[in-house]
This record gives sequence, C-alpha cells and structure tokens, in this order.
Amino acid sequence: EIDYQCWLNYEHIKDQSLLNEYAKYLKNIVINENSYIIDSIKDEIYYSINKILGISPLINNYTNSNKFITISKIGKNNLVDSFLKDEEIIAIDEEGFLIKTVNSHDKKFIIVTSKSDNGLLYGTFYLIRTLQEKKLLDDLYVLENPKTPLRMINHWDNLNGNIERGYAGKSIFYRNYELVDNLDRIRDYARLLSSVGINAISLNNVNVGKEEARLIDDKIYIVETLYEIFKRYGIKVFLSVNFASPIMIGGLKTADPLNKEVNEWWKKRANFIYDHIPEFGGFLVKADSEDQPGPYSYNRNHADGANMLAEALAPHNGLIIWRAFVYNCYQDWRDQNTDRAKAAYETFIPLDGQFLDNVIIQIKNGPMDFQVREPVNPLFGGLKKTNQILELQITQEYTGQQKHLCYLVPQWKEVLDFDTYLFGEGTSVSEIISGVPFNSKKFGIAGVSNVGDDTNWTGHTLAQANLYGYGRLTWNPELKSSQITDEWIKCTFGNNSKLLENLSNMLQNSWTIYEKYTSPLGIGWMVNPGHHYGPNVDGYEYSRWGTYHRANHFGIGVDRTLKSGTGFTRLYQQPNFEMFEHLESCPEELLLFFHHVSYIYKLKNNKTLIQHIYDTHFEGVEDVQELINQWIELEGLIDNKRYQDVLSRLLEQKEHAKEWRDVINTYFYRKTMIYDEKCRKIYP
Ligand code: BDP
Repeated sequence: EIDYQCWLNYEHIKDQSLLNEYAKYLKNIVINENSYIIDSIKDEIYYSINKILGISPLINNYTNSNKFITISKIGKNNLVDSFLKDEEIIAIDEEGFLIKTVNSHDKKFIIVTSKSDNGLLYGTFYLIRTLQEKKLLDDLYVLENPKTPLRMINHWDNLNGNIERGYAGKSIFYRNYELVDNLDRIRDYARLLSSVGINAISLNNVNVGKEEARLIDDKIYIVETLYEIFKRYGIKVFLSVNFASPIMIGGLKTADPLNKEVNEWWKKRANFIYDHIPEFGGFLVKADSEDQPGPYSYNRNHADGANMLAEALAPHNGLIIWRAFVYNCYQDWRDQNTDRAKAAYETFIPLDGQFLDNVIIQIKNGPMDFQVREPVNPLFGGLKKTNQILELQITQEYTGQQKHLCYLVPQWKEVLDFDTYLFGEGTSVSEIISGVPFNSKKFGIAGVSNVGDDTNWTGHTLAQANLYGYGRLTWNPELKSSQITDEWIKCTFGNNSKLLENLSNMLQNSWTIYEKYTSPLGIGWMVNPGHHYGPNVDGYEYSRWGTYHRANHFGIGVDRTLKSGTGFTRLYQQPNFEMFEHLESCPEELLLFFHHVSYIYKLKNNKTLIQHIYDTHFEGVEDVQELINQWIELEGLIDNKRYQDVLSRLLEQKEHAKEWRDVINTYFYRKTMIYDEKCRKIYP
C-alpha cells in the first residue's frame, strides 16, 4: 500500500528523456564485495531502480559498459581507488560517504564509496533519493559525514504488544509476550530507519516490567531475531533494563550497585547476552524515576549505579545509556520553592566527571517533559566531562497524539540551534551532541519512536514527516527545516509544485498553530491527567507531579528567577541566565515558564497577556481551518487513501482545537473577569 511505503515509495518516472538519462548509468551496477550489509545494498539498489525506472539492473563484479555505478569501499576496487584524491579519503569519516561522477577518457561513471559498509548503505540511499528528487547524475559530487555519532530510536514497546504513548496501533515487534509473525514489516522498518541514517535502536519500553526484564535472560531469542534483522541495515540493538533485575529475575535479595554478588550477576548477564548477540549495543536505563527502582534505594548515587553496569558491559564494548529524567514525582504543590525543572541538573552536575567512559547520559530536550514549548535543558551547558545524548520525543504525546498535525522539526531545530555558551559563545546543542568539543564519539541523539502497526506506521500519515525529519536531523542537525520538509514531500508524494507549496506551508506552521490553541507562552501541561490528550487547565495543578501553572486571579506563570523565584534561571550559563532572569529580555514564547506575570502585563506587541491568550486561541482555530483549506486544494494531486485519511484527521483536529480554545479562554475569563476586546464568544 502506498501509505505503507512512506518516503521509500519510489514512484515510477514518466518523463521519458529523464528515464533514458537515468537508465544509461543505472543499468549496470558494480559491487565487488560481500557482507550482510552489502546484501542489503544490493537489494535496495535493485528494488529502487526497478520501481523508479521499470528496468532490472545488472549487478556484477565488473562491467564492460562505459556508463555505470560502482558501490565499493575505499581500497576494494582499483578503478574506484584510482579516482580518489588523498584529501577526499581523509575527509570521509568512518560512516560518511562520497558520491561523484567521474569522466575518464572512455568511461563516465558514478562512484559511491566509503570506509565502512554503513557508509556505503547511507551513500546508496542518498543516491536513490537523488533519483526520487529527479536530480541529474552527470555532475554529482557529494561528500557527507554524519554530524552525530550515535543516531538512535527508542521504542517504548511492551512485550504484550502495547506501546507506552503509542498512537499508531500496536507494537510492530511484539504480541502476547512473543515476537510478531510479520518479520518483513520489521525489515521494512529497518530500511526506513537506515535510509535516514539511524544506526541504533532500543527495543523495549524504558519502564521495564517483569516480562521485559526476561529479554536479557530466557527471552533473549526474541532479541536475537530482531538483531539479525537490524544488523543487516547497520543498526545496533539496545535493551532497556530494570535496575532491580537481579531481584526481579535473578533471585537475589538486593540490587545494590556496590554489592559483589550484584556485580557478578550483571557480568554474567553481559557475557550471556554477548554470546548470543556479538554486536549488542548496550543498555538504556531509567532509574529512580517515576517509581522505577534505582541506586537511591541503596543510598548510592547515579554514578555508582551507571558505573556498575558499565563495568559489566565494558569488556564487550557495550554502552550504558543512563537517562537524566530523574525527579521526585511526589512533590508538594503547596510548596512554591520546589521546582521539578531543577531536578535533573541537581542530580547530575555534582557527578560530572565521575562516570566511566562507556556511560552516556541521555537528556530530554527540556527540563520538564516534552511539552509543546520548553527552554533547553540546562544540563546541556552544565555537563563538561560527561558523554551526552539528546532525547527528543517523536511520538506526539503532548503535541496532539497523531490526531493533530504537529510537525516537530521546527521545534527540534530551536533546541539544536540553542547556544548553551558551555565553552563560550558558539556551543550549541548540536555542537555538544556531535561530541567534537569533548573529543568523543559517545555522543548523539535519541528519539522516542512514533510508529505502530497501523498500515501507515504513524496513524496520521503526515506524522511520517516527523520520523523522516528526526532521522535527517540526527545525520545533520544543521539542515534547514525547509530542506527536510521539501525532501520528504518529494519522496513521499511527488514533485508537483502546488503540492510542495501547500504541504510545506501546512507542515512548517503546524507546531505554532498547535501551540496557539493549547497552553500559552511556555507554561505547558493543562492536559487531562493520565492519557494527556485534550484540555484540562487544572488537571495537574493540585497533584504530585510538579507541573504547575500557578494561575490566580491576578496572574499566571512560575517564577523561576533567582531574584524572587525558584532560582532555576541560575542553572544557565551567561548570558542565558540574564536573558531568562529578566522579564524584558525573556523570550516571550517562554514568558510563563520563567515568570509569574499579571494578566494586564503588556507584551511586546502592546497587547495585554490576557488579550494575547484570547487572540491566539481564536487564531489557532482559524489556522486549523486554513490547514483544511490548503489540504482540500490538493484533492486529486494525492491518492485518495492518503487524502481522505489526512482530511478526516484535520476535521477532528478542528473540533478538538475548538474545545481547547473554549476551555482555555473560559477559564481565564472566569479567573480575570476581563472581557475580550473583540467581544468574541467566550463562555461565562
Ligand atoms: C513521560 C511519559 C511516560 C514516560 C516518561 C519517561 O508520560 O509515559 O514513561 O515520560 O520518559 O513523558 O520515562
């Protein structure tokens, strides 16, 4: 089905002259190496050329033809090597690639080369995308290296087949505590991921139950099968583990990281895992967080916990990815001074420099939890001697649950571009996660997957763009949002100019539209507790989770300043501290995250805060109508299945946007008794 193929749907080219042009090169492919990744490369190049051109290419060790493509690693094919310059060889990193068109006296051919099989695979997918975008091949020259070393997807799948915060059906991996029957689909998933450069995957939920804990024991055969599939696409497998596994499945009385028996137990587990899975990536750990066990139960700190596991995996080159999402979820809302936003910083900064080299701290983009807008987590900009990866949420938990259109690439770009000033001006988050300033390859980026077993993978067809965009940003965080968007549209829907225009408008504006009709100016939450869908202004206001807006009838917002609030602002380097600390310099979209502000406070556009809340909520709904209008214009330019699917979701989005508008506006009207200047309908 067309929606199943996502951006690898290789539409057949109708333009005869372009077809002829392409066929000259693509009839003959030279591949003279063997490995399981090379086998995948052969499959991919054959399949894509077959679909795009309608011809069956010949794949051989050599060719007599004078136009062809060769795909081989540096040092494996004399012809290729003779056309590589020393500078080029130096410039290609381990996973990078070079594609270039070579003109020699009797031959004209395209080289795809790299130092690794992974690099060749990425180069091949790049070449295929060139065809999808209908670009010419005569003068190709592309040298690309991934800017982040670890490019990971995290699955929150449980063995019973449910997905925590999944909005596109059931797990594509598990059903009834076993592997699903349809392994082809998992292979297709691996193809999608590697086509955008993903090289690591964690296979189970960070909240690890008793059944999932067995994945490192008698259920390892499930992981083995998945490993066999993913390794063919250059993707390393990781597992989430429960810190209390020695008790849960090992029969020990303790999981104390400083206990000898516990250490031995983990070492044995590690040996066992690597016997089955020689290239196993490592563990992902959620500890002392939201009722998960951790080192705190034994009065140990997070370095003790992480290092103990790291020692067990180190002989096998395994990694421990240890999450920074550690906070007390039993807070007292009456206490104005506790601040959940400070928790991760306060836990990890004192331990900076104490983690072993194979430990990586995985840090959510914001200090709270994947809200529609948050400032960047100040741990980025704090940690100087610790490996770090950024955690993003591709699944739209707080951003419309794949019923609303919310394209997250613009949000992620803001995070990645944020300058932390860690080593002076110019230490952006993307710079940090490249590992370059730390001279380490144990840095990168992880995203919580948005796929399930719905035919189109993501529920909302346009949410496929979030998976694609995420992948492209892991490869190169500096890519422009507009470029990623255009690529995705062309590969997924084709090159029609009207389609490009409308769809890229829709995607690019959708995040701010969602923001307009939901919680204002960085305050977040205001959702129904538990499932987190739909408006509920006070849903979390008087509970233990530490997620408050502190609205009263004078004003709203959390005072996180050093001068009069929780002091969270102080966790940022200068000049960010000053910027957030003062009302006048605080970016307005984050105003209520950092400041408690009166409803009649005048914003930069001279509107009062309350009028801003009313206006944006009315506008948000009008903007959703505009999304619908733009989509309707595309009828006939898109297959009916995908057209109808998106249309029905947009219509549903509009109804929910109205609900958000009315709940939020009414709440603040009642709190303030200040009329809307434009006298629109607000429910008294
Ligand atoms: C929150 C989710 C919860 C996750 C948690 C986490 O609501 O389901 O378990 O994050 O990241 O956003 O551990």
